[in-house]
Order: sequence, then structure tokens, then C-alpha cells
Amino acid sequence: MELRSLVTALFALLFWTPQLAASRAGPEVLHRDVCIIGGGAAGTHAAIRLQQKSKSVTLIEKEALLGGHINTFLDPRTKAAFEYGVAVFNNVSLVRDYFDYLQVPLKSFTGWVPNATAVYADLARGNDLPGPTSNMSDFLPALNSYKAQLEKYPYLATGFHLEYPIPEDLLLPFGDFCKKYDTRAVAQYLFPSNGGYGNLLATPTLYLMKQSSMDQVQGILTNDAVNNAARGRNQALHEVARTRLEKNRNDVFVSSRITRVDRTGESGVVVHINTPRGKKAIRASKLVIAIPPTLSTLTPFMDLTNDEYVHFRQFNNSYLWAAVVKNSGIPTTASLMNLDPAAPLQIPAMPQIYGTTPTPIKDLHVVWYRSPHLVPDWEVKSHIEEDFNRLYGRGAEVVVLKNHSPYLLEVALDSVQAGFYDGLNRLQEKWDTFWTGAAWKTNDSTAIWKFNEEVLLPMILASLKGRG
Ligand SMILES: Cc1cc2nc3c(=O)[nH]c(=O)nc-3n(C[C@H](O)[C@H](O)[C@H](O)COP(=O)(O)OP(=O)(O)OC[C@H]3O[C@@H](n4cnc5c(N)ncnc54)[C@H](O)[C@@H]3O)c2cc1C
Ligand SMILES: *[C@@H]1O[C@H](CO)[C@@H](O)[C@H](O)[C@H]1NC(C)=O
Ligand SMILES: *[C@@H]1O[C@H](CO)[C@@H](O)[C@H](O)[C@H]1NC(C)=O
Ligand SMILES: *[C@@H]1O[C@H](CO)[C@@H](O)[C@H](O)[C@H]1NC(C)=O
Ligand SMILES: *[C@@H]1O[C@H](CO)[C@@H](O)[C@H](O)[C@H]1NC(C)=O
Ligand SMILES: CC(=O)N[C@H]1CO[C@H](CO)[C@@H](O)[C@@H]1O
Repeated sequence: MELRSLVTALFALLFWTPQLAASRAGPEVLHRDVCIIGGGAAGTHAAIRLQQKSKSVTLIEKEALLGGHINTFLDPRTKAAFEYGVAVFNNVSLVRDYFDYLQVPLKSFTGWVPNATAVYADLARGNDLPGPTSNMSDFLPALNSYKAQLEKYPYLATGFHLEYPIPEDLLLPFGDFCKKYDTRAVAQYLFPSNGGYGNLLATPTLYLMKQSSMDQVQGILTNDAVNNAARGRNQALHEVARTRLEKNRNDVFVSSRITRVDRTGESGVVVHINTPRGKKAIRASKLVIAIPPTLSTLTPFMDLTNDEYVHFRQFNNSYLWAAVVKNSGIPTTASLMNLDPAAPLQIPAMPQIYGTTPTPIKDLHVVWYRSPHLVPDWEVKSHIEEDFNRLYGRGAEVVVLKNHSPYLLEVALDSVQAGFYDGLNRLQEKWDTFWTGAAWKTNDSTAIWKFNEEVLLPMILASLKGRG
């Protein structure tokens, strides 16, 4: 037997045997008001809020932990913890209420280490640099100029409910917008903290303003609006959320794979999953999908309606990684900003390291990396190590790397102008299916929770009531 056919035969056996076992026992069937797919910021919050409204829920997550983009690094030696994924939340009542309910205390976020400094370098060429060309005294005027523009579009704060025709300025590539309104210093200094764009200066101002929102600008201006979950780690929020859901006889299935979502019944949905506790079938009145709505994430387990398909296939996305790096050579309490002296506004072309931060552990730094196209993880890892070794030669080592892709979903501007987001919003509630998460709102946990609160929950509660 050829090796290939042997392997195929073994694989067939592998899949065939458990199926046989299952057909005898049949999956356990759970009846729930709402089944939620994706236990990140959006899905977990929706589950908790529905539970608070006395609805029964099942939350399904493919990873071993809830929390999505949250990555807490726990040093085995010192037990010190720091965030290399989601770090900060806005200090608004909705966030405080959510943390309060879960009894997770909040504290002011004052950075990863006290009094951090900054160093600048051209990583691609291995040269130290004195700093960005715009000087820091240009920053506040630039931020205020940006804010004045943002104030013209208050509707950007509440989701993708656009006004037509879309104002010309929102369609400008952000680089052109920066020249027009002299906000270049914002692009240079906010750049490291505003990750996710494949190419910042080419990104339409509309998408930029969705992310660098009024809440964020206010936060920077007042230096007050951001918080970090206490207990040292943001992951705690989701651990408590999981316990709270399970204590109220709702289910949380982690490390679980959805095999099929069936929406062909008279009403409601059936979600079939493989869990570490065996196969389950969840019969739910309503389905909430809280994962990025792309064809590659959804089509493995569900048939999309034509309307869903024509929308979701238009999304393209950027790619983003978060890493913890040992012996980078960056000074212990400094962050390093990567600049390209030859590039517009010195912003290096991606794929590239775009930001770093020091951590409470001396020889570790957090490093963020992004790309407009897919890069294999091993290549990201060696690119990061080579960049630091070229500059400092200390034997940099990526200790852990998390791939956060697909990130920042975008569609082409002519589609936006033709009403893409109105069509997207009209998908809500069709086929007992509701949608939430970053693509429906923006990259920002606070904004996503606001969207759940103001848009998603009222819709679901009304539709559950409608069923009597
Ligand atoms: C490095 C980094 C730092 C960030 N920092 C901040 C910050 O400081 N503050 C802030 O507000 N925002 C931050 N963000 C933004 C963050 O993206 C959003 O705030 C928020 O996490 C998005 O939530 P979400 O629920 O839409 O998506 P996610 O958090 O990605 O949740 C989706 C979940 O669905 C799961 N999933 C995917 N496919 C399946 C499947 N087939 N079956 C079951 N489960 C599935 C995923 O594993 C994930 O847990 C950061 C993002 C990154 C990448
Ligand atoms: C957040 O805002 C509230 C209300 O303004 C304030 O009382 C509190 O001190 C702020 N900070 C934290 C960490 O909660
Ligand atoms: C940080 O700087 C402030 C003011 O310059 C100083 O009072 C404080 O002691 C410093 N903190 C540490 C940990 O160095
Ligand atoms: C920064 O800009 C201001 C105003 O344009 C100028 O007066 C000052 O000399 C600049 N500082 C540096 C360090 O370049
Ligand atoms: C997505 O596609 C649009 C147009 O098709 C393009 O302008 C944009 O740069 C792409 N964005 C990403 C993140 O790849
Ligand atoms: C990776 C990324 O773009 N993260 C940003 C998402 O939005 C928050 C604010 O809510 C920023 O602080 C992050 O830098």
C-alpha cells in the first residue's frame, strides 16, 4: 500500500469510529433561549447580559479560555502578570457596571511600567534614530484638529449607521486627510497605539475614525478614561464570567468545535458541537454569532443565505500578532518605536513590528506586529527576532506569539457608498440569527459592549417576547 493511501485509510477510520459510537448514544440535546457562538468580548458580554435578563444561554468557544483577544502573560517564576492583548477599557458606566456585576475590581491604567520612556529605531536597517520628525509640541494641536473633524460625524460613535452621500473627507486615505487638516503628528504618535491597519496612511478616514473615536480622543486629552482590570490580569474577567454562567445552570463549552448549524427548521436553530464532554446539540430559539463574519470562519459549519454571502464575501481583513520577546535589547523600561526615515511620515511598510511596550519583568517586552496579507507564524517570529538582533545583537527570543487574525474587517469604498453597511445591518434577526462583535461596531471592547447593550439586547429580547 502506498503511504498516501495508508494515511487516507487511517484517517477514514479515525473519523468513522467515533461517528459509529455517537449514532448509538446520540448527542445530548440542550434546550436554550439563546445559543452564542464565540466567547470573546462580544459573546461573553452578551451571555452575561442575557442571563441577567433571565434567559437561558449556551456559549461556545473554540479556544480553551474565554476572552478572545485578551492575552494575559503569567510569569511562572515571579507570578507577575501583564497584558499583551487587550489591555485597557474606557472608564464609562457600562464598563463599571459589567465589572461590578462580576465583582472584578477596576483600577486606573497607568501604563505597563511606571514612567516608561521611549526609544526610536529603524529596525529594518538596524539603526538608532533620535525620534519622529514631528515634534511632540505639534501633537496637541494636531489632536485637536482631528477632534474638530471627528465632531462633524457624531453618528460614527454608534455603529455603522452612515449618512449618504458619504462625506468626501471620510473617503480620503488617511494620509491625505492628515495633510489637509494638519494631523500628521497624530498619525506619527498615535500610530504605535492604533494597530490593526494593513497600511495606516492608505486606510480610508472612515475606518480610522471608527477606531480612533471620540471616546479615545477624550481619553487621551483628559488622561483619565482608561482602566485596567485589577487582580493584575484581564483574563480574570472572563474566568469569573464563565463561573457565573455555569453557576446559573447556563453552559459554557470551551475547546469545542461546531460541526453544523441548522437553521432550516420552522423556528429556532440547532447547533451541533463536539466538546471535551462529548457531542451536544443545542436547540435554541435564537442564535448570536460573535465571531468575525468572514466566509472562511462561517462556511465550515453553516450554510449562509444569499444575502449573508454577498455581504460577508466582501470583507477583507488585516493580520495582527502579539508577542512576548525575551532579550530584545530594548532598554528595560522603554518602548521602542519603529520608524522608516525614507517612508511617508516615517511609517514603515507592513508587514512589520509596529509597537512595543516594556513589562514589569525586566528582560521581557511586548511586541505587536501586523501585515496587510497572510504571513505564516514562523516567519513573523523570525522577522521579530532578526529585527532586534540586527539592532542590539542580544539573542532576542519570541517566548510566545498569538495570531489575532483576521483583524479589522473592511470593504471597498464604492461598496460602502452603495450602502453596504445598511445591508449588513438588515441581516440582523433574519433566520433567528443575530450578529455582534468588532465588525459590526469597531475595534474597541467598550464600544462593542455598548453595541450589545443598545442594539443587540433590545432586539433579542423583543424577538424572544414575540414568540410568546
Ligand atoms: C493585541 C490586541 C490588543 C487590543 N487591545 C485592546 C484594548 O486595550 N482595549 C480594547 O478595548 N480593545 C482592544 N483590542 C481590540 C479587541 O479586538 C476588541 O476589543 C474585542 O476583543 C473584539 O471582540 P470580539 O468579541 O468582536 O472578538 P474576539 O474577542 O476575537 O472574539 C471572538 C471569539 O470567538 C472565538 N471563535 C472564533 N471562531 C470560532 C468558532 N468557529 N467556534 C467557536 N468560537 C470561535 C474566538 O476564539 C474568540 O474567542 C485589542 C486587540 C488586539 C488584537
Ligand atoms: C472612573 O470614573 C469614575 C466616575 O467618574 C470615578 O469615580 C473613578 O475614580 C474613575 N476611575 C476608576 C479606576 O474607576
Ligand atoms: C515616576 O515619576 C514620578 C514623577 O516624576 C515620581 O514621583 C515617581 O517616584 C516615579 N516612579 C517610579 C516608580 O520611578
Ligand atoms: C518643536 O516645534 C516648535 C514649534 O514648531 C519649535 O519652536 C521647537 O523648536 C521644536 N522643537 C524641536 C525639539 O524640534
Ligand atoms: C481591503 O480592500 C480594499 C479595496 O478592495 C483595499 O483598499 C484595502 O486596502 C483592503 N484592506 C485590507 C486591510 O487589506
Ligand atoms: C490592536 C488595536 O488596534 N488595538 C486598539 C483597539 O482599540 C483600543 C481602544 O479601545 C486601542 O487602545 C487599541 O490599541
